[in-house]
Amino acid sequence: MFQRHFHAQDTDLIIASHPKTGTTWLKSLLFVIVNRLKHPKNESPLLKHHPHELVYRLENGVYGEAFEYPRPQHLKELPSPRLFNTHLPYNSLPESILSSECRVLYISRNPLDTVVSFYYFILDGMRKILHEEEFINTSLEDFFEDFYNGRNTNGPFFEHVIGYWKASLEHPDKLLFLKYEDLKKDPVSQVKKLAEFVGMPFSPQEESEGVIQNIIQLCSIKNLKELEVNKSGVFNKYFDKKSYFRKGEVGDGAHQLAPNMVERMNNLMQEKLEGTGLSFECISQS
Ligand code: PAP
Repeated sequence: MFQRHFHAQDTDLIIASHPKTGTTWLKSLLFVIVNRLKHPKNESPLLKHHPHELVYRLENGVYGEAFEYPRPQHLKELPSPRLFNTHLPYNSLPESILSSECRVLYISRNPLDTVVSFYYFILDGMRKILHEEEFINTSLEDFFEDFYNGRNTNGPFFEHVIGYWKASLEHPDKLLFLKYEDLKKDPVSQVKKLAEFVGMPFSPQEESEGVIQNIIQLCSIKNLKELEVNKSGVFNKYFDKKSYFRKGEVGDGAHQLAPNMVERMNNLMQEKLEGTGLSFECISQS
């Protein structure tokens, strides 16, 4: 339905990502950056709504069955710029996203942290969707093997990342490629880059007033995790709000996985990314 019926508008901003690579964080940042002139700092809708209630997931949300608003027929009435996200691989995007002038922001993350984050989300978050008796308690080892072999929702991890990476090189004005690790390391320059990409750069006055630092603080996992709205309840009928905020660290994957798993994944990463110009730091346990 999403592929066939979605009509992108030139002003749309679409976050694309493989699951568990920083979507929720980027949703928070993008929403606050784009709407910063509409709301005083202490009245940001992010204080009252989960980030996934502010930037709508297209394929499972808007075009899914459980989502209440917006339904596909409401898309035209949303204020511009409309903010959405998708986990579809680049080559599966609806044609109108590619042919319109809308912009795509892709967030990537190293595979070790991604697979571990995904595993815990499935374990904690999905248990509530499925009835307890249907829930198959997959081990981290089994989940890792599937992920490593490309058996994964939304397709194999590396192909997902590389698809968007190559598109960002070919169309840098259309597609911004971000890394979770860069956002952690240097949030100020990444947030500035994001604002420039969406055509809303920070003015010198905003910079001197600390607007960027306030946005970073507002969207930090520490802050979002403590908000009442994110501590309990579900959105889209099933999705446990708090399961979107776990540790939010770089390097957790390497500590949770056995050394041989870390080594295999790092080797696979080198093989897959060779010649692409893209790299993630190889994080080992030592
Ligand atoms: P999604 O694809 O289902 O939307 P996504 O938000 O991409 O999930 O990934 C969740 C991860 O981002 C979690 O990582 P972890 O399991 O390694 O902890 C979550 O903790 C992390 N995360 C969520 N919000 C933030 C944030 N504001 N800053 C940093 N990391 C965050």
